Parts: sequence; C-alpha cells; structure tokens
Amino acid sequence: MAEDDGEDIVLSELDDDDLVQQMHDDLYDGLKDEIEEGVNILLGRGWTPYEVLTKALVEGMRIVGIDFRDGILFVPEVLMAANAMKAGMFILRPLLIETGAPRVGKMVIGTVKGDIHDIGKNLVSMMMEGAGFEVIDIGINNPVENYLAAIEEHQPDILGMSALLTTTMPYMKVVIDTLKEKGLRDDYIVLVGGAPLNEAFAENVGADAYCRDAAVAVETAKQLIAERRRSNSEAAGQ
Ligand code: B12
Repeated sequence: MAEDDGEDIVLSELDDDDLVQQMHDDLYDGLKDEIEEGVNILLGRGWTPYEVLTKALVEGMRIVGIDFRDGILFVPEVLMAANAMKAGMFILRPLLIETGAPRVGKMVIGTVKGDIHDIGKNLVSMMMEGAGFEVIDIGINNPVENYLAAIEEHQPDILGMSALLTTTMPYMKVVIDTLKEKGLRDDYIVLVGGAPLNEAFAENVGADAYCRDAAVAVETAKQLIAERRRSNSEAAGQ
C-alpha cells in the first residue's frame, strides 16, 4: 500500500504509532518477516500480546478486508496477508496461552463445510486458551460428521462453529439440526461466529449465542458455562 521512497525502513527506529502504521502496510503487502519483526519489537517495548494482536494485526487485517471487498486486492494478495498475519499470531499464541489458569472448560471449534477461512477461528482458539479453556481445533471445511466425531471423542462444554461466507453459514443449521435429531443438542453450548453472521442468524439456526469477536467469545463462553453449572447444581440439589 504505502510506497516507501526507496529507502529501507528500520522498524526498530520507528516510534510505536509509526511502527503500528508500518505493520498495517506490511501486512497489506504480505511481508511475513517484517510482521514477525514488528511483533517482537512491540513485545520488547512492553506491549501486551493482546494489544499487539488487536492493534497491529487484527486492525491491519481489517484494512485488507476492506480493499478485498472493494476489488482492490485479490485472493493471492489476501493469502499473502493472511500468511503474514498467521506468522505474527504464531509468536503471540504461547504468550496469550501462558496464563497458568486452571482449565475453565473445553471447546471443540471448526470452520464449516465449504469454508476455508480460519484466521478468526484461530484467534478465537488462542483467546479461549489464553482464558484457560482447553480447545480442540478441528480445522476448516468440516462436514457435520467431523463435528459429531469430535464432540463424541472430547466431550466438550462448548461447540464453536465459524463461517465467513454467506454461502456456508447456513451449514451451521445442518450441524445443529443433526445434534437435535440425535438428542445431543442440549448437551453442548453452541457458539457461532464469523463476519457475515449476527444475533438474529444465531437465534434462527438454534445456536446459544453469536459472538462478534474473540473477546466476546471468551466472555460469553465463561458466562454460559457458569449459568449451566449453576442450573446443573441446582437441579442436583433438588
Ligand atoms: C483473509 C480472507 C480470505 C483468505 C482466507 C485465508 C485464511 N487462512 O483464513 C482467502 C484468500 C483464502 C479467502 C478466500 C475466499 N474469500 Co475471503 N476473505 C478474507 C478476509 C479479507 C478476511 C477474513 C479474516 O481473516 N478476517 C480477520 C478475522 C480476525 O476476523 P473474522 O474472521 O471475522 O473473525 C472474528 C469474528 O468473526 C469472530 N469469529 C470468527 N469465527 C468464530 C467462531 C466462533 C465459534 C466464535 C465464537 C467467534 C468467531 O471472532 C474472530 C476474531 O475476533 C474477508 C473480509 C472480511 N471483512 O471478513 C474475506 C471474505 C470473507 N472472503 C470473501 C470471499 C468471497 C472469498 C472467496 C469466495 C473469494 C474467491 N473468489 O475465491 C474465497 C472463498 C474460499 C472458501 N471456500 O472459503 C468474502 C465473503 C463474501 C460473502 N458475502 O460471503 C469476504 C467478506 C470479502 C468480501 N467482502 O468480498 N479469503
């Protein structure tokens, strides 16, 4: 995006604001090494992993998304940006997770059939792990059978589904309806997310909640698990 005037930019010499700005440009240009370097510099300056994630990476990806939508960027460029973003997330992941918190619950998460977007899902996984959840990530392009196999094997508290396409989001209903048919729906808290979704959609497909971002996902997960445990113990006490 931003043209430099031929001179090499030394990232470590930029102040925080300029560095974050430069990282948005570097993410846009799919410069993986520069993103890794920028992440490390900000961490070295005392930024929290969460701040680096949201202000440098997620915000940069938001800008990429706008130009993709407007036909200024195309799939190959967005893939490069996504790779750079993932490289940054790779550095942050262990730092976000290293809370030593006791496991507060378990989640199985995956992107639905036909959909290969996974950055948002990965972010949710990281933030949930950081909040003390055990997360089993079953990846992308999951047919209903994969969700069923994973919940049977791992017995999670939460099933999370991600979709970024208007053509794939209806598949969430297929999964939830299958759970209902098998009498399993009430055994799990079902959370759904992805840019094209909203609360009305979540209600419509029979999910427990829609979460607009990873931070909301953590809060919602904690709240719904607490509610569920409370009502289970009340039921047991009666
Ligand atoms: C990166 C990207 C790609 C990359 C994906 C790389 C990857 N590994 O993920 C590539 C280049 C492969 C790609 C391909 C395509 N893409 Co694309 N892509 C995007 C883009 C620019 C960014 C998505 C992203 O990563 N956002 C950043 C993350 C952090 O945000 P997020 O995903 O929304 O996740 C957050 C929340 O939604 C929520 N959340 C997400 N999942 C979940 C799950 C749970 C359980 C919870 C609780 C919360 C939650 O929390 C997350 C973190 O805060 C979006 C634009 C956009 N604005 O979304 C288009 C976009 C989604 N893509 C689009 C399209 C059309 C496509 C293609 C069809 C293009 C093509 N012609 O081939 C293909 C489809 C491939 C497929 N079958 O899936 C359209 C969809 C339009 C529509 N109405 O359906 C969009 C909206 C762009 C646009 N405006 O045109 N894409």
